[in-house]
Formats: sequence, C-alpha cells, structure tokens
Amino acid sequence: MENIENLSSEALLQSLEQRNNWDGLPMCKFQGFWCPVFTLHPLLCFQKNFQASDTDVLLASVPKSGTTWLKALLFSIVNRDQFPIDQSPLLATNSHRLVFSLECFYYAKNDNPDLGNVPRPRLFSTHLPHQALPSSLMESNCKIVYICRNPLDQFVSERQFLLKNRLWPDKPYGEVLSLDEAFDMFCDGVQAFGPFWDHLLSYWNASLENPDRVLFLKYEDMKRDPVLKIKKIAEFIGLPFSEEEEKAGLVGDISMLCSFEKLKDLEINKNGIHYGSVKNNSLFRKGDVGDWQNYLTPAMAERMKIILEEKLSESGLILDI
Ligand code: PAP
Repeated sequence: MENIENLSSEALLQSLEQRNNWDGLPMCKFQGFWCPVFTLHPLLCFQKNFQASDTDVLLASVPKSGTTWLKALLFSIVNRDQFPIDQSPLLATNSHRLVFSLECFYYAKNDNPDLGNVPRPRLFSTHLPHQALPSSLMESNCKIVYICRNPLDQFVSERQFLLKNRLWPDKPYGEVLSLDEAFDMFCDGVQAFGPFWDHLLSYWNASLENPDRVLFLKYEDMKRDPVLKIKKIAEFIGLPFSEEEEKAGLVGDISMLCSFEKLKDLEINKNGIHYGSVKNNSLFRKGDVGDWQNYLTPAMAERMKIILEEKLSESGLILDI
C-alpha cells in the first residue's frame, strides 16, 4: 500500500480508479472497496485519529442489511438498566441518531472529533470493510457485530432507498439507473462499500480468526428467531441477560420494541429525517425476507448464485437466496 499518511485526500483521489454508483454518486477504489468519494477524507481521518477502547462496540454492515434494526437492538441491550422499555429513547428518536456512523457522521464533521463524551460502552457504526478499519480498533479488544443480508434483498432495498430519497438534490447526479443497469453493476461488484461479497468475506474471515471479537449475523436468521439472536448479541458484548431479566420477559420486550412493525409506526419514523435529508420512513420499507422476488427475474437470481458460488465456495459462508 502506498504511504497515504503524507497525501492529502484530493491528491490521493487523483491516483485512484473512479466509478459512479447506481445513482451517479462518485466513488473511488480504495483499499479494495468502492469508497464514496465524500467519505474518503473522513475515512482517512478515522484511520489516523481514532483511539479505540476495549469496551467499544462497533456495528458493521453493507448498507441496507439491517443496520437500523441492529442499532436499535444494541442500544436497547446496552441501555436496558437506564431506560425501561416504555421510556426508551427509541420511541422518539430514530436509531441512527442514537448510534452514529464513524465515517459518515463523526469524522465527516470533524477531522479529530472528541469521542470522550460518548457514553460507555461506546456504540459506533461503520459501513467500511474490515481491512479498512483503523489499526487502533484492530489492536484493541473491542467487539464488532456484523450483519449481512442476502444480496438480492440488499440490492432491491438499496435501489428502492435511492429512488425514494434522491439524496443529492444540489448535485449534478442522483438519477437512479434502470434495474437492469444497476444489477449489472452490482454483479460487477460496483456499489457503495462493495464488492458485496468481499465486504462479507472480510468480516466472515475475521470472525473465524477471532470469534470472541467479531460476531457475524445474518438478517434472515434474526428475522427467524430475534429472541435467540438478541441473547447471543448480549452475551457476545459481555452483557448477558440474567435469569431474572429473562424470567421478566425483558428479551421479548426488547425484541418487540425493535421490531419492524413497532418502529415503522412511530411518528418519528413516519415523518422524521436524519443525516440532513434521509427520510426515516425510507428505512422501514417492507422488512421482508425474499422481497427480491417481486423485482428480479429467476435468471437474475441464477446469475447471482453463480457469482456467489465462485466467490464464497472456499470460505464456508453460505447465504440463503
Ligand atoms: P441503512 O444501511 O441505511 O441503515 P438498513 O437499516 O441497513 O439501512 O436497511 C434498511 C432495511 O432494513 C429495509 O429493508 P427493505 O428495504 O427490504 O424493507 C428496512 O425495511 C429493514 N428494516 C429496518 N428496520 C427493521 C427492523 N426493525 N426489523 C427488520 N427489518 C428492518
């Protein structure tokens, strides 16, 4: 890797391959992934300045894989002594405003933000692949909770999100490509933070190497049995539910509070926005497994299956399509 320490992000950008995302958003290939250009400088600052703490919990994902849900769950698990369910901040605040992104929020606002005031254990999120995380984070004992989703649902969810939000009203891009064109790019590995399979593999391999540090979750498994997964997450981050809590039904209560149906119907998620212009309701579209069947042809699914076979077969990672 070239020595990026001395390069400005503009100079670095000039040396990188560039492509546009499905909505025209400029991206550059950096450290093996398609980095939206607007996150390149924040990412460099994050890599350089972040000081991890052993008690930190990092939520990582490809966008549209269940981030909003996992943020709500982690926040509820960590703060369960502080807020009874009926007084949860989630009832009035979208989870993206309770757990913030490192590269899209903290380091986008400030090259070296003071993160000392974030309540401990600090909860952070990222869409970066594992190899792009700062060395301080890699060397600490902090926990990483990763969530992935089957690629066809992720693709549909992402494209619908872009269509709904038109994220860049003041920029000369924002028009979303046709389904076929976007799917071609997706199959070529071109999407924000992609290639999809490389992102998953980076955390999958890390979870195999360090199972105590990286928990690898699938959206589909969480939908099937949220209570089981909530217990697993709590144990993993070192905050297991006590027998009394379980008997009192707290795990089920957290599961209900963070369910798609409950969160979707809250006023804040019907009408609020976050990160400037993102409509909260665009994060609560359907929340189904297999919705891709309403958009994609069997031939498209077959094409993705063949790609996944090639990319994942040696890894042991199996995705349900
Ligand atoms: P983000 O990366 O922008 O934060 P993210 O939350 O990862 O988005 O993904 C949004 C998807 O998660 C949406 O999927 P869909 O488009 O297929 O419907 C959204 O509906 C789903 N989702 C949001 N909240 C929940 C929840 N509480 N339970 C299950 N799925 C959810």
